[in-house]
Amino acid sequence: MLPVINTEAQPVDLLIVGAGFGGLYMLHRARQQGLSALVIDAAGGVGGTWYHNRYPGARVDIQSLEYSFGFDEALQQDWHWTERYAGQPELLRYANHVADRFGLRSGILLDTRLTGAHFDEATQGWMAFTADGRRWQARFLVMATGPLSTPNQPDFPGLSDFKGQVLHTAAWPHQPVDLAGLRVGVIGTGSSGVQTITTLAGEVAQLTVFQRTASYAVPAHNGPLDAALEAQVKADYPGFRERNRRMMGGFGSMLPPNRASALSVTPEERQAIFEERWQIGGFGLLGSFSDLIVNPVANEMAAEFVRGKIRSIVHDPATAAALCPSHPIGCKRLCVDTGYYASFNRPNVRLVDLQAAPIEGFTATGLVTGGEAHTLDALVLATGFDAMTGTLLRLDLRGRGGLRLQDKWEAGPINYLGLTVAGFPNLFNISGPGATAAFTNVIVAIEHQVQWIADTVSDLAARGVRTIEATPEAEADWVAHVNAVAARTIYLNCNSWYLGANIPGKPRMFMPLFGFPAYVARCAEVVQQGYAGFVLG
Ligand code: N01
Repeated sequence: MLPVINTEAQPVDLLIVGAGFGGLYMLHRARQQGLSALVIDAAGGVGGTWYHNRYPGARVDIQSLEYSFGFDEALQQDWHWTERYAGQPELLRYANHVADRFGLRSGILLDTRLTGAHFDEATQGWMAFTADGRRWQARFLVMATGPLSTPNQPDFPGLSDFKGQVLHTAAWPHQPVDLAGLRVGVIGTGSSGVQTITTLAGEVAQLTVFQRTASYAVPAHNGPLDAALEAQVKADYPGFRERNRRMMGGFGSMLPPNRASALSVTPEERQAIFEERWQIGGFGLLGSFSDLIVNPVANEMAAEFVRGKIRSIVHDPATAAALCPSHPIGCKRLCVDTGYYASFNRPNVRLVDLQAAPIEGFTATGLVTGGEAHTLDALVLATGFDAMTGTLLRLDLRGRGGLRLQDKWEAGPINYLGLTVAGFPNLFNISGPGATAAFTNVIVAIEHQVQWIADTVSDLAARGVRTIEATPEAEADWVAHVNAVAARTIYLNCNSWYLGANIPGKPRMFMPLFGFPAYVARCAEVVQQGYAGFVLG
């Protein structure tokens, strides 16, 4: 039986929503600083993303030596990853290990769904409500709900007519799902789809992939973790973490240094450098030249390199052509794969190009595209997430004067520093819009934001300050800054979830900030300037 830590009479300093990596570390850090804190999560276990995303082949796309907590030397020395890129079960074990190792479970209430939270002028704090009818009072509300936590369930007319099994990658059942020997369809070819397709291709009788937009995928070259590399990193893990924190995305310090411009070398040199990165594997391809994400000409060279790989891997020219993306590479998040394109050489795998043959409807036994009926036993929706805002906007969050977040964000998720929202005092958002999480090794991004929040809360308490609230002016400047950074890149040139473009009717606003080190510097500067852009009450 968990102790009920909080009552209306005994407010906690921090009510943290979400028991993923953000919520776990927020709880630990708050306790280390002598703050009282409680985590609530609707899920039945800790781990957030890695609790819910149990689809076949779910695996991290940043090397595990990097995608792991660096705040505790003993933790990073003791933990051993078995693979270069850990799979979902191992990542979930890691989250549980962190919860146990730091004694966090006594501060976590699972199966407890937040329905809303209102800022209370009388107490200058938050009153939160959970689905079980309980109320929770807190000085600060920390939303660690994750940027990719509300699955996107497109409104496919007639889907309910289909009598086979329908699964969503982001809400995969906890019981084993046996698709062996079945005819399976997958809609969606982003990171989740690419991993699901690659894994199912070798298991099911027939796999039909319904692709609306082709994806760029680079090889992970996954395998058992190299013991020599592990020893080398562990010999100076703090130094390794520090070098990664200075990288644009908070990872990748092991890669060869970037070259300045893809246009400054001969075609042969360029090809050799792309090839070197392809052989190393992972996101590093995009960092081979510093101008790939800012110069469309340089970007097209990298894009064409990958298209060349697709054409060399996929035997059927028509399938290869349909698998070649036309948008700039990196504009939608790059996929890191373990044999995705080669899956289409298997006789049991077929690609259906929804651009040429759109979905026309569903029947009891499958779906129809471009006049052709596809008979299926099961359908997997790998259709992604209502990213960054979906979870927050499904809650009844109300700031000063009853201001609803839905109204505040009607035209898009305006915010300050990716951490706060004007009109919502003492509310902090981890990995939210306006922050760098989407472009960063998310654990590195989480560690930075958690430390900033905990330090700020402690600092305000020491100063006798009760509330911190962004000003509308600071918020407007910040949103303009995030968009100005994006405008210098190729990120506005496709329909990505970064822009909210994957959800019909969602306001189109570029949400994540690119450039982790500059973001860290700005957050520190704000504090040094006496919390510039905030009103302290
Ligand atoms: O979602 P996505 P995801 N009809 O939005 C298609 C992280 N992640 O879950 O591109 C037909 O990328 C949609 O088509 P289109 C990572 O940050 C990480 O795959 O909109 N198709 C697209 O192909 C990633 O970026 C890992 O035209 C429809 C797909 O569904 C983020 O999560 C693993 C459709 C959705 O792709 C999201 O990835 C998994 C419709 N109505 C996820 N609606 C790793 O660490 C959508 N689609 C490896």
